[in-house]
Amino acid sequence: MADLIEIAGRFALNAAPVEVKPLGEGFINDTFVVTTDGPRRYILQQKNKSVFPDVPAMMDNIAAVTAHIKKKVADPLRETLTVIPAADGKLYHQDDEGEYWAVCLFIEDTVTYDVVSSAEMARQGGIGIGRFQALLADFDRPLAEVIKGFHNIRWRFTQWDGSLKADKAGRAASVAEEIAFVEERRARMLAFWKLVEDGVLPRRVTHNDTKLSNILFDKSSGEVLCAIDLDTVMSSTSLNDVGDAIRSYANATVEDDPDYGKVALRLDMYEAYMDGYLSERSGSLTASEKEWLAFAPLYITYEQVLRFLMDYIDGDTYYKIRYAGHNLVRTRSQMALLRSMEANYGAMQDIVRKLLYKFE
Ligand code: GN1
Ligand code: MG
Repeated sequence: MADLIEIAGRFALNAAPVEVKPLGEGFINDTFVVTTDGPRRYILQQKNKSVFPDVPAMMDNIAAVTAHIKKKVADPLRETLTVIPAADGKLYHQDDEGEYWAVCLFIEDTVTYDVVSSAEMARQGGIGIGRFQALLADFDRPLAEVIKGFHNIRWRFTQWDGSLKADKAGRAASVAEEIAFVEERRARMLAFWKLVEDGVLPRRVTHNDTKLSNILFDKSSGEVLCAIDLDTVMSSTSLNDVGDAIRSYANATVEDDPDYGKVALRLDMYEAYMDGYLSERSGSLTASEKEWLAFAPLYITYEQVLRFLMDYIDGDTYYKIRYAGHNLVRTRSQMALLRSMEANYGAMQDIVRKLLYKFE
């Protein structure tokens, strides 16, 4: 294990690091909290270089986007991440083993959640992503594509077809039912992505990983503070940010609950989230975006089924797993969620229509 205090000391902290402790359970990066002998704490992350092939470009994206947001908000140190450069001025430190590290300020008096506990929390989450997109609506620098074809289902099918063919872990035959579930929906999902390819749905600056646990809430007021985990900020359809959020905000349970009977789309939480989001964004969305808004959660949940299942078939090489078969449990749990969304799609469309009318 790398000497974490030594690594933290490579960054331009305003006091000496004294303790480094693990934080949370990201699926991708390793995250730590750094305590110093001054008042400030910091977040230290080892960025996963097999997931992010160009960490310096990713850090450039994050620095540019947060600098843009800081110019517009009342409290720039709390309302977005603050990237702390290394002492040599770079936005990251590369250690002797070639691993990439990055630091940002720890935002105090905040809290994150995995499952929503009230409609107001869901509404606040919607406001958070709506505001994030609004703050970046006039951001006009090109952003690096940090992960190729991240929410592009056509590219995901290219990977998927390759994984099935290679069947590296010899697991494909054992998940025939799950594979069939993916295949049955292939054409419908490609048709949605084609709208992005054809420019019917515009590309905007998007967060691309908007699950509930990536949003900071203010501890005392309970109000949304900002979106964190900006690793995947890129240009895509803004609908995907809503879709990915609904996957967690409106799920009655966690995304990898092995008790599939507990998984369900909660329409009350869906409505609350959409109310918050549209209160910020309804005036800026195009007619096509409005038309397809209710479909986005189905698209992103489907993509997540495909990605979890593909990782299971590949032999668990992308997502960190806590136990054997974790990726298959994730797959089945998200399949249950997608089925529930499909059953509720008409109701979701009605809610969007009602809210668009409300904010007209
Ligand atoms: C990953 O980094 P984290 O844990 O917030 C993943 C998302 C998935 C999510 C599933 C870069 O998010 O796309 O939706 O897990 N991020 C990347 O929980 O692949
Ligand atoms: Mg992430």
